[in-house]
Amino acid sequence: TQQCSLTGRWVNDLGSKMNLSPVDKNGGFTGTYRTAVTATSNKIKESPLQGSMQRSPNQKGQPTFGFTVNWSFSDTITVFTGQCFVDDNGEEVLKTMWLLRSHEDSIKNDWKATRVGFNIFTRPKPLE
Ligand code: B9F
Repeated sequence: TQQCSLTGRWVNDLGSKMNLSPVDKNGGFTGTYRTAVTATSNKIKESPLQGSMQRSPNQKGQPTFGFTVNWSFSDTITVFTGQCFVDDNGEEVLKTMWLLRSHEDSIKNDWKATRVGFNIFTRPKPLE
C-alpha cells in the first residue's frame, strides 16, 4: 500500500477544515481547525490543535494518531483518534472518532459532559 501522510489540508464529512503541520521526529504535530458546525450561537473561530502520530516501524504507511482541539470560542475541548488510510482509489482518508468534553459546574453533572462521534476526513478538491 501507498504511504498516507497527515501533513496538509483536510476537510471532513461535516465540512470542517483543518491544516496539519509536518510531523516531527517524535511524532508530534500541530495545526489549525475550523469547525463547520457549532451547537450554539457561538461565533466560530479557527482553533489550535496539537497531535501525536505513532511512529512504530510496523505502522509505516498507514499510521495511527491522536490530536486535541482546544476551541478558542468556547470552554470545551475535543480529542480525536484515528488512522490514516489509502483507500482502493489511492485516496488518503482519515477515519476518526472524537470525544467532546464540556465544562460542568458540579460533579453531579459529570454524567452529561461528554459527546462522542466519528468523522471522515479527505483531501479538499483543488478549487476548495
Ligand atoms: O459546538 C461546540 C460547542 C461548545 C460549546 C457550545 C458549542 C464547539 C465546536 C465543536 C465541533 C465538533 C464537531 N465539528 C467537527 O468537525 S468537534 C466534533 C465534531 N467534528 C454545545 C455545548 C457543547 C457542545 C455543543 Fe458546545
